[in-house]
Amino acid sequence: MATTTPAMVFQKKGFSKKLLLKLHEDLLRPRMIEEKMLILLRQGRISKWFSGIGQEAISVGATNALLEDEYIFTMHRNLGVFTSRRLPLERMFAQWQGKMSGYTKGRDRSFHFGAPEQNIVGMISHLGPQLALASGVALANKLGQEGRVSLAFTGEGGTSEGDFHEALNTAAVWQLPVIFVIENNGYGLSTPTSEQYRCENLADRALGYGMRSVVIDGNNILEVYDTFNKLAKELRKNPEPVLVECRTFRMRGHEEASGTKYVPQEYFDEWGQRDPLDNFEQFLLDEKVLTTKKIESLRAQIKTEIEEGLELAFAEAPITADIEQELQDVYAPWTPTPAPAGEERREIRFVDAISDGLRTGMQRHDQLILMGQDIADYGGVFKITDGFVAEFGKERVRNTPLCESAILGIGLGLSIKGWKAMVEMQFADFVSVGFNQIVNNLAKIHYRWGQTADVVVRMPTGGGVGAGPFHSQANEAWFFHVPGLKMVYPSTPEDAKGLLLAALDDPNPVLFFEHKGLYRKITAPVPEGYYTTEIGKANLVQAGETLSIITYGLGVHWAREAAEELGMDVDILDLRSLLPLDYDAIAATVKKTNKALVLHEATLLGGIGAELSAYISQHLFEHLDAPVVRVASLDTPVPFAANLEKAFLPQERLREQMVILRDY
Ligand SMILES: Cc1ncc(C[n+]2csc(CCOP(=O)(O)OP(=O)(O)O)c2C)c(N)n1
Repeated sequence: MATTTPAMVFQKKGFSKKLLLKLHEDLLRPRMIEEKMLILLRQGRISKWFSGIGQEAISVGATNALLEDEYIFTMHRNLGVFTSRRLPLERMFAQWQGKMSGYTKGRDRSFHFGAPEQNIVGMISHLGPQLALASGVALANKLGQEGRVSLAFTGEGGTSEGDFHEALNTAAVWQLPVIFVIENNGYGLSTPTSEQYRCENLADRALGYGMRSVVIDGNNILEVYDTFNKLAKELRKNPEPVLVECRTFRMRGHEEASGTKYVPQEYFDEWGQRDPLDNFEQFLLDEKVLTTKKIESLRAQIKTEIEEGLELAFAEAPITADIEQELQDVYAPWTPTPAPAGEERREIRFVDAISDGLRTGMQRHDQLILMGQDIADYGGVFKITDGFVAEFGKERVRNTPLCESAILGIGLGLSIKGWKAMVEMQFADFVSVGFNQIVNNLAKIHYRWGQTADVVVRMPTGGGVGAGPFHSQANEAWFFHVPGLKMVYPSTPEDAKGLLLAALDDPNPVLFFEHKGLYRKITAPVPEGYYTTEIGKANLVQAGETLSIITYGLGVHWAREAAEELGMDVDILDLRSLLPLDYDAIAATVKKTNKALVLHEATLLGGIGAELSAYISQHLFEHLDAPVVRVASLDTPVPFAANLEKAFLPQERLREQMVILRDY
């Protein structure tokens, strides 16, 4: 339970009359909108409502203290941010009704939207991931020397998430100008603060991150405004993060349907006395800044605004689904200009080709930032960024704390500000701790409200190196099922460089799988300078008649070896891209050989092979002379001992299945 403070005292402190009146109007507008929403909810005219009644002073005070071009990252009780920045009411109402003129074309609900024109970025349901995005915008502000802060809200419940820790820690280590605001409103759904955290003040956690913090009365609009105004001014000059804990109370249920039975009545009585709007209004009346008549006319004006906005929103027809449009908006539009390779080539290893691609990408994109563990002076565990600091500097080649989720979120934050990011997973296995940012934030943000996620995630992947269950996984199938991502998986040095450069150009989130087993094993002539390998285009690496092996990554090399060993004349199709898939190339090879074998290193069940097999069976059935065969790793974790790993990997089974399919 948040502790209460004595009766509210306003310090007039030379606030201009204009500002006092603006703060009052900005407090009144969200209150009146909410009161209307509660009526509409009872009438069954809207479906859900998360109330911020009683907490408005935090949103309103903080927003007014910021400059209009400073980004604010909102949660579900921050209507006051949106109204203070004067979003058109009819668009917000249309958003809540799932109408076309809302902020997400009916694709997301409530406050889950961004308003790019007003520099507001709304939450995703998972709460915590939002915080790192603010750190990302703050990083862009710092690198661009913009003298601007960003601000992110969280509830006290959200502070228990790992994302809170990661975002604050990284912001502190990198001294980013971001204000993290905790709205401590006593309950997270039905969970009181005593069951949420053990410390006295959440703000005290800042000490552990090496940050400044402050606890304030979140119901006192002047205290809120004054605090944020002062902090924002300081941070614009001297970048650093701060944590502000605002004490307040949630005066209604978590959302309207969930009730408040679990909250003792005395809390409502006590905090009801401390209402931010009533108290401030009384203060302004006492100070003769405002009159009851002025309040009445302001109320009438806002009432008309609300009614007019609602009328427009209700009059708008319900959305009709245009499936083509729905599919099209999953990705940011992107038509790359073809960039063929030049004549000049150099014989290099797979690992050097990646390094070369990354270096060329850095030279090409001034605003490309590399982030990853140990990638700076140390050069990365695989030495791919060796020497990069000397060439591009530490600002652009950034060592990160062990915070995968925050770093991916920071990548998205950079993208919001028009920068590009490459995030290196030290091993692809570790992406599991950044999974949420990839599948829920990066992947969905363009479809939801048109924001690009210009982030490439490099994934040193795969087994055969005796590294056991947590340094060997081929985990592409985890992401294959997620609309909004692109996935590439080169098998040759030339494609590794070309696909990496294409991925860095592309404004969409691209997962770049690079097989560790190929790093130092294969060498090939790689074109010098900038060129791209088109994403979404497979490559027939070997032509034959007996059957088609459709594969990618290390599978391409296994297929070549097996075909040679068996003396079998096969088509080998290297997919190169897994998202999007090159269905034309798949169809062409199947139509030619009439027998398809899908091969991958990842485990069998629910793998990419299952999808390819289903596709071929359904769409190319009449061209098949045999069932589609899948060859993959065993459905076990990747084992450590060499003999176990050999049995796990599909190389031996590949030979057997090729013979069976040939003789079918
Ligand atoms: C990762 C995750 N777990 C659970 C939920 C369900 N949930 C939504 S809001 C909420 C409580 C949040 O409390 P707090 O952060 O204090 O914000 P408040 O609602 O009090 O403003 C919960 C448990 C969720 N949205 N995301």
